[in-house]
Amino acid sequence: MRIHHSPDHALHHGRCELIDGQLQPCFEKPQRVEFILAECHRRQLGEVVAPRDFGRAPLARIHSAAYLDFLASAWDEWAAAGETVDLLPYTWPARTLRQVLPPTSLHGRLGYYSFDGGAPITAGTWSAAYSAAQVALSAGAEIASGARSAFALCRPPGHHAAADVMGGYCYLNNAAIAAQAALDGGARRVAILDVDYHHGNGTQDIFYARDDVLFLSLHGDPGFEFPFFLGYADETGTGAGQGFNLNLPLPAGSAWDSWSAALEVALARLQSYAPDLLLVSLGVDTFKADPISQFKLESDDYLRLGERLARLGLPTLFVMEGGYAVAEIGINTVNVLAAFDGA
Ligand code: Q9C
Ligand code: ZN
Repeated sequence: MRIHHSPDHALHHGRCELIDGQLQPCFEKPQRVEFILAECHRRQLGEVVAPRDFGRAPLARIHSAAYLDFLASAWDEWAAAGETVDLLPYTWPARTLRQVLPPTSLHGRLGYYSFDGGAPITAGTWSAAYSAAQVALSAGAEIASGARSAFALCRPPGHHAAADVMGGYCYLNNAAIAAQAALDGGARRVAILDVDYHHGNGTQDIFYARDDVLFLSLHGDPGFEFPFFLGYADETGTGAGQGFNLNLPLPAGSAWDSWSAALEVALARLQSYAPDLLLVSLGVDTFKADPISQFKLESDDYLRLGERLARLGLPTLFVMEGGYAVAEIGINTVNVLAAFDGA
């Protein structure tokens, strides 16, 4: 399958994230994509193609104009004030505070448009996030023109980003943007299967009241894992979207046996939905050696995942999400894609 990729991802290189009581070097780093690309070449997965530029309109189908303006201009405001270190939020409008929103100050807006201290804004963040969204749109366009599958090698990732909230290393929800573009292009139903280790809270929230996008997610139980405040099994959708959201939270230590059993539950629902397009939010932070995660998948398990997804016989768009065991991120990712191609 073809690999949609933009070198602009590297313009986003955050210095630190707030994690476990400390500012630590960002786990979400440019090297991730370099390792995936290298493995794509080594295994001859397919041609690497640059994204087309679909402009800002398809992003605005998912994200608010004010949020996009904020992301596009925050760094320049910060730099104009003479600052050079990354912008990181540190105050949020939590329950007991006044909701005078959105505030005018930069740090006020930073807190308003985010939910954690894990998504730094750097000089190149907007350009990189914009390019990742274009990569997802380009890969989606390839499928719309008849390809069986395509790989959007997006970075930064997207599934934690909601309509006007960034966090969890995510700014623009690449998968949601591509799903909406597919619907706007004539698809009637899109299923998003999120296999990243973390719950895709942004994607869930964006489509929670809708029945034209089915969201299915396997993830570390938010009872113990980030993002803590969404991703529970009783979140099933609302209004017209009732029944079109399926969360399958799993305990720490989950390995292929229990993980794949949950996958079968998700796939049964997916098949009854009969989507025109399957979009896979592909995170490989379920890997046993992932530095921030608690699942125990082995590299060979990703081959089985790819084979299983191929058996659905649906046009399939793979959108890269997380995965932080950099040495194995290429092998694990390409295992899914190559096995899908080979099945
Ligand atoms: N103690 C994605 O995989 N913080 N984002 C983890 C662990 C945030 C992950 C803290 C993890 C975000 C796209
Ligand atoms: Zn993740």
